[in-house]
Amino acid sequence: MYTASTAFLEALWEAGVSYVFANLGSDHPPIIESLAEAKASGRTLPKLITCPTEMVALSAAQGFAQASGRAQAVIVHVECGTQSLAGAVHNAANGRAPVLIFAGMSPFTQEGEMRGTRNEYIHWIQDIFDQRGLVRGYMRYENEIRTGRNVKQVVFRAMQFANSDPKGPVYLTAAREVMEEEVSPVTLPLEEWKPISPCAIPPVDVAALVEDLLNASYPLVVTSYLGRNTRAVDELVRLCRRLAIGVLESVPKCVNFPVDDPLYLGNLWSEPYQNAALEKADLVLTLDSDVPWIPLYNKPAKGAKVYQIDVDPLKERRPLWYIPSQRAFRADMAIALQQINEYLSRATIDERVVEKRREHYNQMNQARQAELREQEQSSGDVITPEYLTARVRHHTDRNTVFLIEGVTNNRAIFDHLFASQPASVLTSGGGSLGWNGGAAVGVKMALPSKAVVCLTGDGAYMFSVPSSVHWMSQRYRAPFLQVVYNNRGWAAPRFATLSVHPNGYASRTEDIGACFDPPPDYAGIAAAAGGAFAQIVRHPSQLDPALANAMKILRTEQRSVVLDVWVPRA
Ligand SMILES: Cc1ncc(C[n+]2csc(CCOP(=O)(O)OP(=O)(O)O)c2C)c(N)n1
Ligand SMILES: [Mg+2]
Repeated sequence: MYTASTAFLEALWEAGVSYVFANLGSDHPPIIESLAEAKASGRTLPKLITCPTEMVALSAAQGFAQASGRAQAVIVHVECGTQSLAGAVHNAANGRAPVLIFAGMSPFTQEGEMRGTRNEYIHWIQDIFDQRGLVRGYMRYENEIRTGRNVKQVVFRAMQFANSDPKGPVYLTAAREVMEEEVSPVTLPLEEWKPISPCAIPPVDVAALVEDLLNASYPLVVTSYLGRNTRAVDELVRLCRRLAIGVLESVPKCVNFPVDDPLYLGNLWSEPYQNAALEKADLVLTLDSDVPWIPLYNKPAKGAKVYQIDVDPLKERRPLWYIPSQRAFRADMAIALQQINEYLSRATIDERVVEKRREHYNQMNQARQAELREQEQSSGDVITPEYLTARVRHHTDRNTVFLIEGVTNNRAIFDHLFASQPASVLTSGGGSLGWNGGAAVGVKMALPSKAVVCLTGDGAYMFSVPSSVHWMSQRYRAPFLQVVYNNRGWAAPRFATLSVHPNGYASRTEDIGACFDPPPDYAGIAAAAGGAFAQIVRHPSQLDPALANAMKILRTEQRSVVLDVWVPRA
């Protein structure tokens, strides 16, 4: 028997999908039947990974794609399963992570007209007018599979969107009758369905840009996610070192530039003050950044030239978005920087200008380094986020991938982790908390030889549905370490309130409704759900032994570890 479902799963396999992260329902009998038939007949199809929660399924698929560059699939149950994907939809979209999501639809016949017709009460309840509308605003592409005869074409087209810049999630639906349809197998030449080729800067504009770079006094790069394209990092290093251009990160999403380079100037979040390097710059290159600065507090000096190069320069899905810029280019950063470097290799460079810049940026870099060293010293009986991160750094090696969801501690984490290796840091790419747990499972599945370490807020840990995550971690042998920065609650809403009402009533209120004190036994949840090794760490003297033991367990046992580390209260 060869049905539309078999063709669908075969198309996924042919398009490079190894895993289907699934949360099943009454819309999936044809798919379950196809998978069982494939097992019996020796047909190769993607492996089904059981996900107790949809949000975790999509986060795992996102993590897998982030770690490997390969889009995987997620299968969920009609409109309710789609809604349960929750904020993971926002994260995959904002993180520009390729993933194919499939949801069934209620059967469209009710009297036995076709196989798959309605036969359960729920089929009347789950029929809604615009199921795809639930996620339309986030998808690169969405469509309904209407017949088994062209399932492969629709899947390949969806994957083409998911994998073409700007990448992102795609959503397909199909009713049960359609997925039950018996069809003839179709073979499509996959090489005719490749992602579209990446963009470059028009050659004439490269010349003008390089001229401006040579003539500027203090050119500066601001970037957030250039390093997702790991080849772009080497090109950026080449350019910046040749011309002594400083590099500032704004809400970094990954490793964009080696943080131990003397031209590295740190990272911006929402601090309410002007950054000195940005203020002094007379030419700013914003390269792959969604929010290069917060203009209320912090922006380039008046008259500074701004060039924007981005995989998605228009930010096409944002109603309000603009940064005034001289020129803006849609381009792949590795290609764009390669073009600039190539042009530069034939240009005449005034070395005195370059030396002056280098001195300027080296001084800023050294001042920052001294400050960071000071911050990460142990301070008596408390474990500060800075100290904790420095100890994590000490206990991990180059074979580690860090997943960071530290919220108000993100700055401390990025500053003190000192990660310089491209692709060694991943983030959700969005702002819907709870990505790190599911993503860790996906990352470990994609990169089994790596140590996977999550640095998470206590709130973000709970948002990630640790009961589902740790069951999956054990079931699919995808162990990782989660370090919980436990400040007994949500610091972010307090910070947000104080930034708008610095002297209001709330500023004098102890508990604004964002406090978990006493907190749940975070590590114990993971132990109960998936046999994780669980430990609470409250005193600095416990920290080094706990981290050493955690890394040993990761190396020697197929077992996750959760360290619930108490940092000062939010
Ligand atoms: C799904 C989701 N719900 C709510 C929020 C709003 N929110 C932003 S930060 C935050 C608190 C996070 O707490 P935690 O992880 O402990 O970090 P902390 O603020 O303590 O540093 C909340 C609730 C969000 N970003 N995402
Ligand atoms: Mg917290």
